[in-house]
Amino acid sequence: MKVVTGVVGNDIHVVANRLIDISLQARGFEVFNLGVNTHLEEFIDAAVESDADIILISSLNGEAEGWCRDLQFLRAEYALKNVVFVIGGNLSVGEAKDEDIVPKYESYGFDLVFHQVDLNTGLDKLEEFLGKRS
Ligand code: B12
Repeated sequence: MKVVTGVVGNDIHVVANRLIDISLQARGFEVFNLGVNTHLEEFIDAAVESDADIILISSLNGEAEGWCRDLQFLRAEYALKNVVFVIGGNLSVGEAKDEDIVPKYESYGFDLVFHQVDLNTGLDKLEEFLGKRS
């Protein structure tokens, strides 16, 4: 399966991005890593071009809250209904509770939301989700 990944917005925290790339490859995914400082539209373009199955976005400085609001419109416009949208990292600027953050990102159009969740736990849940879909 093909995954487009990267860090959204003007976020330069790169360490998690490298780990995500390595971990996804170790689990057998084909990875298209857009790196840090990536705009939402670039994820969409890359997914269309590579015919990706999954878009996995990171946010570490919390900017995603602002950058991902238009996801549902882009998702509809580009007919990406079958692409699984995943986001994780620090999903707010400052402190926020899971029960506030998760529904907010789901309303943006994400299928799976991992606020301050360990990477391997999140990837296990992604594989579980993919297993149930097929
Ligand atoms: C190193 C660091 C920096 C370095 C980055 C160097 C680089 N090129 O990467 C520098 C000094 C440049 C930096 C800058 C800034 N930083 Co900084 N930084 C950190 C720090 C200390 C470590 C980040 C790191 O690499 N961790 C190691 C990796 C492996 O862990 P991780 O990033 O947490 O990722 C894990 C999980 O989040 C998860 N994960 C991540 N993505 C995803 C996705 C999915 C799907 C899943 C399941 C899991 C997942 O998996 C990873 C592995 O377990 C953290 C504090 C901390 N202790 O975490 C702050 C931190 C991330 N930074 C922060 C901030 C605010 C900034 C600045 C805005 C500071 C400033 N005022 O200038 C700038 C931002 C600049 C920008 N444009 O983005 C805040 C963000 C707070 C928030 N979200 O509310 C933090 C949390 C510090 C804090 N407690 O305030 N930073």
